[in-house]
Amino acid sequence: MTNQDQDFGTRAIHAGVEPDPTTGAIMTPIFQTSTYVQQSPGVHKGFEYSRTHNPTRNVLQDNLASLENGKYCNAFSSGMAATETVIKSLLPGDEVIAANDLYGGSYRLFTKVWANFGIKFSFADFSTPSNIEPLITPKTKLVWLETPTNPLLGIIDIAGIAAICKKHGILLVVDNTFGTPYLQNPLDLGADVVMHSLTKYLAGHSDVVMGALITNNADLAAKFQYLMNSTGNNPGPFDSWLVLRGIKTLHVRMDRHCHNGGIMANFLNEHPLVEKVFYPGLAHHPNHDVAKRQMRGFGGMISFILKGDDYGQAVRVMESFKVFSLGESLGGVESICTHPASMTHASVPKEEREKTGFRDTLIRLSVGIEGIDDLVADVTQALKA
Ligand code: P1T
Repeated sequence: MTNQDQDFGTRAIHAGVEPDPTTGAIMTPIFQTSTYVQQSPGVHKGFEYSRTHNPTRNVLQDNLASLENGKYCNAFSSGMAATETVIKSLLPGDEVIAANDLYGGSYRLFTKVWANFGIKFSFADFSTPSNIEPLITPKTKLVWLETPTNPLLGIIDIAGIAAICKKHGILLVVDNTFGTPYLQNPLDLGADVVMHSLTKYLAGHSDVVMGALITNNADLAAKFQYLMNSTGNNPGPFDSWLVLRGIKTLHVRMDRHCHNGGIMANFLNEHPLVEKVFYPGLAHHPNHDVAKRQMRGFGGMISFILKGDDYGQAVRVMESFKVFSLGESLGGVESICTHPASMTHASVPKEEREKTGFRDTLIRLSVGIEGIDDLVADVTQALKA
């Protein structure tokens, strides 16, 4: 069932999902199988081998396509596997323009892995769409961005970038991990492909690593499926099932993430020890108007810098949290505090990080769905430290 007229919450729970025809089980079974019995060579029920297709994964893919208003979805073993599949569809000599504020693992994959295979990457500040134009050459095949960005919570005008890409015949890929399909739909704004780290808000419970690509372009979807089947970066059935289960509460969780995120951002913004808060919902955010236009809420990710910019002090604050856990990742029901410079973005050289205003003292919060008073009290006591 994928009725696009239905409410997001209805699709989150039902799109692609049917009761199991053999038993009536309401929950999609975990088809934990590597292969499928054939009646005669080539005569089968549509499944041959689980690297190629798996029924549990298929249901998840149909569900995700519906949530992103796309026709096709391919799921992968991680967000990075999804990302590298897009890059693998290019050829040596092709050029990619990427936003200069993005997940450190994406930067590493581009500059340290795929650059060795003759694909050229250049980076720009995408906060003003026209900034990408000087970098476009006849070899530019792809533009890559995420919005909100990781870790500076920058907002990029997807429709503005898409218009430039269309004019030059360049594909636009948007990593919608921080945004989620509940808060924004990049395909509706002109993007050709949406990428997700399903590990984060979509799975939502910090218990699985997975990724996905969603598109309306049949040729691209076929290419992604071909590359996945050829190179084997597919997800397992149990992981697919975990994400499918997580998505059933995405809309409810995101409402609470947005609510808690907004209160926390305002609290930090008024705190005497805090120098700067990065959150798209704050009126002083440089692209607050773009965020209001292209998003349905501002999410639960916040970064901030303390007054005095003292590294030791920032470390003491991060060590002092009691409800927030210190570590990598985001988007789970539990609150997490991350030190991007030493964790998620350690592979981005310090000089590159600092060009975007990303300092070693930056603290990133993934505000979970616990009681907001307890979260504010936790930040209050940690800042006192
Ligand atoms: O971890 P994986 O599922 O492979 O997804 C990679 C990825 C891609 N895009 C964005 C915007 C991401 O934030 C990530 C992973 N990020 C973290 C682990 C983190 O803590 O920022």
